[in-house]
Amino acid sequence: MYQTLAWYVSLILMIFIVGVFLFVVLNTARRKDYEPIQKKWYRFRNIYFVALLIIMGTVSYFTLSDLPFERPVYGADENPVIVDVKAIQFGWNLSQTEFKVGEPIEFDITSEDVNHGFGLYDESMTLLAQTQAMPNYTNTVFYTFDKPGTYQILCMEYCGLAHHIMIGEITVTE
Ligand SMILES: [Cu+2]
Repeated sequence: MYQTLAWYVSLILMIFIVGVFLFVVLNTARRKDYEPIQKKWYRFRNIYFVALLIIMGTVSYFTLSDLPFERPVYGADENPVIVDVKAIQFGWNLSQTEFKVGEPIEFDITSEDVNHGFGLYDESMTLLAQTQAMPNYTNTVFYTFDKPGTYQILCMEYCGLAHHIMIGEITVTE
């Protein structure tokens, strides 16, 4: 479905580009005074710049003020389960792999060798959370499972010949 949509969008854009090209070719013979055109479009450029500044400034203010997005706010006596995750060619070492539904978890992720990608997937292969697993550095991901089941950790960064078998498993129960 996306393939068909992409094809139609590309086709429309191609026709648009051809249209612009033909317009330019057909109008090159006509001579016009340069100064009024320049004035008009310089004014347009100024308005465009100010409008962009206001729009982007507003959007940035409201979206960036919540950073970092994944850091949840826990209640006073609610502490996350801390899980140490070590990526290594070609597997995952987790200090704990069995969790309960609703239990807040903090994954502290690092790598023993090269860069890997920590990708947490549910049973329908939907990506739930992800970050880089880097040597000599710890990245933190917070996640709370809301359904029991078997979850997978897949490597999301090509890290060598057996990258595709780099799969970890997590079990979540009620
Ligand atoms: Cu890897």
